[in-house]
Amino acid sequence: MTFPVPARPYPFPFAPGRTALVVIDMQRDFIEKGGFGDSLGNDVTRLEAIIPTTAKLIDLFRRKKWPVVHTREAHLPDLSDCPPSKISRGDAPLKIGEKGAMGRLLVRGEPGNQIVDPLKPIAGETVIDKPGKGMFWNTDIQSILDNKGVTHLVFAGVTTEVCVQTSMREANDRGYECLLIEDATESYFPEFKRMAIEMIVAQGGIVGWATPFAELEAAVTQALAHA
Ligand code: C5J
Repeated sequence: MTFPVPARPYPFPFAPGRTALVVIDMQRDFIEKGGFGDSLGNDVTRLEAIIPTTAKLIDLFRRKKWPVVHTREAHLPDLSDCPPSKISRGDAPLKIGEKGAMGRLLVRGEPGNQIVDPLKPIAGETVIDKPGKGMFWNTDIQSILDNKGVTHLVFAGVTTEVCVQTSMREANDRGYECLLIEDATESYFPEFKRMAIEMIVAQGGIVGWATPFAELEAAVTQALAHA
């Protein structure tokens, strides 16, 4: 059974029980001062604005007992899963693995690598440490989703045009139906967010669908009022 969620480019067929929420990289390293995003010279305050909407989205999935997956961009402490090209890229004062204000940048277990407090995973939710921008490369996510019978994915998180879009493209290529929640994703560059969403929904939804959280919430409420 599916029900329609108003979305671009046309209503998204939401499949209750077969849909997981994927919250990409809402970690301190990207959202707070002193982390990786800040070290690259970005205005990180833009990203914290989506925390309240993302929290409501997570709450909706928790109330319905639908699966929630959190990802973190995270490397092993010895950086053996981080290509040298990724470490050396750019002219930032601090590189991946070096010590910043919240510990070593983008390294598993460091304070900066943790998901921000208001969106902390709870027991039973999946947390994936991914060494790449996409969530499938070098992770167990495919088998985890297969075991849960997931065929549809709702996406949130940061940044829209980097890890969110890469993960959504990877998922789309693997046959998942993908919906991006527009006001639960953000970029350091507003025009990149806008264009990433346009790229996703163009050509009849070549990568997937996009809609604001209120549309999803209203459609769920209407379709499953008594569930
Ligand atoms: C970036 C991400 N922007 N989570 N990572 O490097 O989008």
